[in-house]
Amino acid sequence: MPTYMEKDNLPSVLEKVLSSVPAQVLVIDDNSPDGTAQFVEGLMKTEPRVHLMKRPGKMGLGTAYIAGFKWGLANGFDCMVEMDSDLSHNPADLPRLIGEIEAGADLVIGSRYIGGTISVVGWDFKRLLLSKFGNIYASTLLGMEASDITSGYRAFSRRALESVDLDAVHSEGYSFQIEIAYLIWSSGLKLKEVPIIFTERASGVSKMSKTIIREAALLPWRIRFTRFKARLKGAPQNRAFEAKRRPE
Ligand SMILES: Nc1nc2c(ncn2[C@@H]2O[C@H](COP(=O)(O)OP(=O)(O)O)[C@@H](O)[C@H]2O)c(=O)[nH]1
Ligand SMILES: [Mg+2]
Repeated sequence: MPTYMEKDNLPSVLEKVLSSVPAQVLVIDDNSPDGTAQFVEGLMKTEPRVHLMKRPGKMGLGTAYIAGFKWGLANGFDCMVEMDSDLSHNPADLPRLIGEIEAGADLVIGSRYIGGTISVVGWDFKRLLLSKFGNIYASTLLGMEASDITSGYRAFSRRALESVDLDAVHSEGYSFQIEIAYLIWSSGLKLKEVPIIFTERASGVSKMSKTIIREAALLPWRIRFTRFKARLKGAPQNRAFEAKRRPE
């Protein structure tokens, strides 16, 4: 669970997560000036299922997740979940996401847009349009037929994270969600989408910025360019891309 300035949300989200599933939680905090890490350190005195990774400064969501996944792999976890710490992702959905991993999926995406619906509470039209357009834009350019490849509520199998070269993931910000989904999907692993309802945060502020949007807008083109170069060199074609696989 990545955090930047989430002191007001973290007590509630941690309590709900810990009571929803028999899981351990790693909080990755980027030296939030509001004392988010200090709250976690206090909780850790009585709650052995909570762990903290402190980084020296705000380094982006993508790099926080990479650090978290490496920690999870090194500590022997079979399933890892990423979720926002601002209560936009409902901890009550955790058993469904994890259940799909137990049933054999490698990446389970909590989707806001399954079957043409929009399950988002509290966004204005501009933010909704950005998210919907971003999804259509990225999935069309990459040939993926997933409904929500920018969603940040997901479960991964150990196999999925082992199959990806985590050191080669470029994205610092939210484009990480697109990049890692593409890498897992294109290596032929099993993708599954489950419906979720996303509720905009009640406390604190979003860290979405123009730089983050720009990075995400360029990512599909960077992937296409890398793929094109590989094709010129005669590398075997990406079988998932060729087959236009859909998530179930
Ligand atoms: N560690 C870390 N967490 C971040 C960073 N940027 C965002 N987050 C966390 O990532 C989650 C999603 O961010 P948020 O700003 O709510 O994005 P939004 O929901 O798309 O508006 C929240 O839990 C944030 O605290 C960052 O640079 N570092
Ligand atoms: Mg948020």
